[in-house]
Amino acid sequence: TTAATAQGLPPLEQKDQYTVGFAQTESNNPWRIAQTKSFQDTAASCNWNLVYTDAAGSAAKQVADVDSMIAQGVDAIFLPPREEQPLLPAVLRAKGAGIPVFLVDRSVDPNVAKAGVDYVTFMGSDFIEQGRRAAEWLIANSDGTEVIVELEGTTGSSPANDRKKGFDDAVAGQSGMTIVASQSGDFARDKGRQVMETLLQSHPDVTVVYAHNDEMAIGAIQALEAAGRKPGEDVTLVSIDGTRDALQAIIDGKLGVSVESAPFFGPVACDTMKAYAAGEDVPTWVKVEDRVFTKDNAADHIGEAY
Ligand code: GZL
Repeated sequence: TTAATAQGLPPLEQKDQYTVGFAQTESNNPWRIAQTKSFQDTAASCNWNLVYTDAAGSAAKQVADVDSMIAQGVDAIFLPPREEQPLLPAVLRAKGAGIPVFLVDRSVDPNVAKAGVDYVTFMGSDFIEQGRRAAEWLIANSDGTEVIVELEGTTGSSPANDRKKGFDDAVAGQSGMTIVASQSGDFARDKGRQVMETLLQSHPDVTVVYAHNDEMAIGAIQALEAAGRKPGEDVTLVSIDGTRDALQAIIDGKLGVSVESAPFFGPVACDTMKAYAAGEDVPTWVKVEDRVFTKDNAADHIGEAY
């Protein structure tokens, strides 16, 4: 289906320079920093007057940031909702103020707000598919018996919800594989390390760590090595994002796989906004395609990684 002003979406008039808001969730890891840089680089090439805010990990502050952009009367807002629920009212307030919202990389509760009706579109990866692909690699590289610990992303965020669903559903079909613990490390390296230290105490028999992002996987590697374990030998790690440090960990034999989750949203944001302003059909999901990085191709891609 396509987004159209006919369905009550705020229009975007054609003009040379747009004032565009980008309300970032936080800058707690390389992925978020790469996403921000992509928007800032695109502001120049897309002729945006970019209004940038950083919610420092607080959904409440991200709501306030969106409200300030509404009050400022920006032409459009690009928003990665930190968590699916708390950002909903702000998205609807922007619509009510006649400001089109484009969701990037994360989404709001699909049961409450609809792409093409409450916001223009969702631009991002298929997180369920990412979780499933991580599980597929594990199943293909396992003897079938695994004790799995899961490090979840930010609680209430769409990537954490969906990466959990994709992986857990795929593993549920494997009788020898058991997820014995699943806890949030908030997509952050040091939190991931701390959570892994704790889970190692209660599950010393762990054989697999599934991390919803590379930063937590790297934190888990630190915790495992501090406990005398050998990541990549006596514990298999599977992860998502495709950061430089993750590709290096794959090359070093410590991380098995990283399913890509590309952070470079600037160009697709520019193109999508221009298409919408021109009255073209904009899909309600602008899907980002992701690759899978393993020891077979990590060295080929580390040069372009962030
Ligand atoms: C995914 C994005 C996630 C990354 C994490 O689109 O929302 O947030 O996977 C980041 O690294 O913190």
